[in-house]
Amino acid sequence: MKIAEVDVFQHDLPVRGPEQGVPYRMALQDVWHLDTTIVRLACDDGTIGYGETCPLGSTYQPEHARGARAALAEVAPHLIGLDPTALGRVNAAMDEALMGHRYAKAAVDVACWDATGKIYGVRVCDLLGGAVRERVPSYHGVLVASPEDAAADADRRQAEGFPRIQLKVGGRPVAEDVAALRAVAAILRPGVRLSADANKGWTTRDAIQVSQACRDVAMVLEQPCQTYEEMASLVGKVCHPIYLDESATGLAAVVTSIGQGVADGFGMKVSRVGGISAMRAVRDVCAAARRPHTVDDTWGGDLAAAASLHVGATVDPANFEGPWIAEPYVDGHYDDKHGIHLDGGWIGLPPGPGLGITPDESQWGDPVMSFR
Ligand code: 0XW
Ligand code: MG
Repeated sequence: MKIAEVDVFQHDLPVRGPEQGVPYRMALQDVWHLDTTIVRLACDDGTIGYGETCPLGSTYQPEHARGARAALAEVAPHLIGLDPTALGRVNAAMDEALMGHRYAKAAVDVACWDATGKIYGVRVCDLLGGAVRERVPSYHGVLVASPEDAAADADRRQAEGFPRIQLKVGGRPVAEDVAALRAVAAILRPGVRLSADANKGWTTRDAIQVSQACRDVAMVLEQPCQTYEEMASLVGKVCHPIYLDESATGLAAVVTSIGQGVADGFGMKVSRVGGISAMRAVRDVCAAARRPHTVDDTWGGDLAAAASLHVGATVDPANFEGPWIAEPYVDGHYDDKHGIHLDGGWIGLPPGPGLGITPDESQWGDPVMSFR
């Protein structure tokens, strides 16, 4: 089995906000339009594997859409002739061709997992040790908003069935964050968990002030500050567990933050750590250290969502904080029949082998790069 062709597609994902003319608002950025990259591996036996990477703009993390495609141009020629099921060798070949750029390499890694599942006739989750359940709980991100609007959105989403609420905070006076957190906490239903996600937007002063002001609110502080060092300095000064997200840049960062007693949990992105192969290792380290975590991605369509979902379905429910998917903000699906969609705050696994997604490639136009 060999990779015979690599095609790279570019696809625009205009953000379809909850209401017209409303961006995806976080502490440090308003997101109106995203640019995703899809990798298609064609094997010599006709098997096709797909992967996707969709940076959340150019300032959420040190990654951007055109950078992903530039990185793929570096590694793709070295994939031709490799066995897609030999994932260690594929990742080694990419690292030998290009240092770093995990977010780009992730699309190749995911495409290899997709192809491998199709070759063996099993789902990716089954290759990862098996799904512990066929439907997994997601979570809803309430965007930066007034206390009234935040509470109304959180209430509506809990009524839909979401078992976890992430409230976006930051980028404004901390008093407004405190008011919004208190408004959401006041309508939180029994058993529903709350994360205050500042997306790097708070200083250590802000994080300490908000945590102290909300000491009676059961929540976690997700990526409160910009740097790992800032968040490490919060230990012992805040009243809430600290979850790393943007700073959890790879397996080593996860291990270090656990070992140093900084991370109580994680918001994880499959592409940020390099794909499903790396996310599997993070899953297992978090299981051993009993650190709850999400399995998300920054954004993307059905392929990015499916990669998160397949890993998420294998996570012990006691350690799982959900796969967030961008579906509510994306027009349509790559696969109208088995596309990944939210159903009452939960997500069901698609039935097919590999990722279970059979995309309509015509949506993406012609490849922007092809390698044979
Ligand atoms: C909520 N997300 C998973 C979606 C956006 O990519 C941001 C991210 C987060 O938790 O920071
Ligand atoms: Mg986050």
